[in-house]
Order: sequence, then C-alpha cells, then structure tokens
Amino acid sequence: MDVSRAAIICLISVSLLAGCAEEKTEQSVFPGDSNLEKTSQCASAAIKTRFIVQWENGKITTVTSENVERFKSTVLRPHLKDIAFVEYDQVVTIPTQSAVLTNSSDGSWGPAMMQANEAWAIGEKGAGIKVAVIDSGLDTGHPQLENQLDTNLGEVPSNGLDDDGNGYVDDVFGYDFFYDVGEVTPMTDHGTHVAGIVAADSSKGPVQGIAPSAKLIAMNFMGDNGGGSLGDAIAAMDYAVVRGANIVNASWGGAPCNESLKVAIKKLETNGILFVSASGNSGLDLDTYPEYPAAYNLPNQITVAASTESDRMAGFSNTSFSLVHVVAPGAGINSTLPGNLAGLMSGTSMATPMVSGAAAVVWDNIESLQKEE
Ligand SMILES: [Ca+2]
Ligand SMILES: [Ca+2]
Repeated sequence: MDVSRAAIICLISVSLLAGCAEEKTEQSVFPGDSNLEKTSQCASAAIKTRFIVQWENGKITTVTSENVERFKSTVLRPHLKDIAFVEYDQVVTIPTQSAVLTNSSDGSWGPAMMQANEAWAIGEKGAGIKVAVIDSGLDTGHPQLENQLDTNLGEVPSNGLDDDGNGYVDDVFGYDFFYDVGEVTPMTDHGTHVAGIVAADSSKGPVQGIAPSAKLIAMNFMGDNGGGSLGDAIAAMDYAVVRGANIVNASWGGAPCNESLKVAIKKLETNGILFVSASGNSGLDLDTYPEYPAAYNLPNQITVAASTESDRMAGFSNTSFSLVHVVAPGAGINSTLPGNLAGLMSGTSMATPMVSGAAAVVWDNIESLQKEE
C-alpha cells in the first residue's frame, strides 16, 4: 500500500470514528419520554425526578434532579461523552401482606417438601455461602437470625465513618439504600420473613431455614410505605458484589420495561453471582405479560414460581413455560417476623428464598466435592 492510499484510508477511518461519536446525541443516550410511550405501564412506573445513569466505564448511578430539564442541563449535556445510557428510575413493588402469627412450626412444610433434611444429613447446610437479601430490611436482632448474618469485621458500627474504606459508612451487617445508612431495620415484615426462609437457626425458635449455615447480607431499598425504586435496588446489587455475595435473593419485581436492571444482573454474572428472582403474584403467564426482572431469562438467573402444600402451582403465581425455571413452596410458609415472632406468609416472594437456600446448599456441596478431589 502506498503512503497516499494509507493516508486516505486513515482519513476515512478517522472521519468514520468521528461520525460514530457524532451519532451519540442527547436523544440517543436518553430517549426519555419517547421510551415511556411504548406501554402505559412504563409511563406509570417512571419516577420523573430520578434518573438511572449507565456510564461508559460500566458504573450505574441514580441521580435525583428537580425535573428533566434540570437533569439535562446539569448532568446529561456536561457529561454526554461519559454517559452510555439514561432512563427514568422506576417504582419497584414488594407485595405488602399481613402475616398470620403462629410462633410455632406450623407451616414448615417447605423444607420437608424439598427433602432438605437429606442434604443436611450429609452435612451440606450452605456453609461459606453468602446470600444477599435485597428486600425491605430485616430484624438483625431476631434470635433466629442474629447469628446468621455476614459481619463486616472491618467496620465499626454507628460511628459515622467508613472504617474499612469500602465506600459505605457503618455497613456492619449490610446497608439501607433507601435511607442511605449502615444500620438496617425492617421497613415491613417481608424482608425478615424472606431471610428466615433462607437461613433461620432452628435451635433458637420454630423456623427452619433451608441453608442454616449460610450467611445473610441484610439490605433495604424500601420506604416505610413499602415502596422502593429500581435505582436503589441496582445500588444494592453493586453492594452485593462489594460484600462478596454468592447469591442475590430478589423477592420483588413489577418493573415493566427497563434496560439498566438487565445490565446490573449481567454485572452480577461477571462476578460469579447467582440472581434468584420471584415470578410475581398476578396469576399471569409471563410469556404474554412479561415483567422484570422475572422475565429476563439471563444465564445467571433462576426465576421461581410458587407451589402449595398439595404440590400444585399456587393460583396467585405467575407462570411461564420458557421464563420460569423452577417451582418451590410458597403458600402458607412459616418464617421469622420482626420482634422475635414467627408466622405464615404466601407469595412467590416466599418460594424465591427456598431456592436461594437450596442453591446455597448445592454450592456448599460442590465446594466440598472440589476439596475432596
Ligand atoms: Ca464500610
Ligand atoms: Ca463505621
């Protein structure tokens, strides 16, 4: 190739590259309202004062701004070259339900149905496996949970400092992403119930966790009215990576259309983390009525539907031949509740931690077998 020809090709390449860069516009990076017009659910879930920003360096952050014009002038335009994609934050729902108090082992049919005792009998109880419970917080002082928590030993509690320098202040047992504080307290009963299904210590009360040797990472992304946002859930997923979680339990859903959540789950996969998600409680087929994260069907994802004590699909459970991977006990399930209580709740939210617990047991077993080799 002569020099002039090389120069021309180079010029063409450079102009092509420049062309590519020019193609990135405010509109392409942040489709904004035009993205929401796809479905009415998208529009109703959008939080128009919060913006999930995917940066070119792979980070995802949520920016709060008084309105969309202000966001565009203070964040989007000045940082356009560093931003890959922006979408409105969305409301995420955790089903609010009232628990039926029992304070007994009534409703403990789940572990029996799953024949968990066969795994426990050979010593596989989830030892060394960390399960991040991204939920409505949990009662870290509950007698059946207090010894089951993954403890950040480098962090001094309640001194207002990030002692271990991991970017989170006072994060001993986990973190509260709604209130942005290190102490996690239960906003609703839901998170404590979910946590007990994974790992409750049966020597301290009536509830039997599926993986009693696994450790729980406590997280909240809900306000006291039971509402939360996807941006905070994504921040919690980043934190699960920082804490070295093996499994993320996501007993929530309802996001109608979203790209950032999918990117966040893929990031978990890059870090070797399993994402276990609830199919949802609308009694619908996800093939026809997809909602997320349940319907992403990503390689590191298990989506869980709920069954009843008679081993049938629960009527409330969302189903799908292609998007639901497993069905687990989820109706009338006994587990821990805030304040040293126990009781029954129902939902795919309860089936999901059955599978997170089972995955912890299997993971423990695989690690044991690898050690023997
Ligand atoms: Ca810290
Ligand atoms: Ca501290």
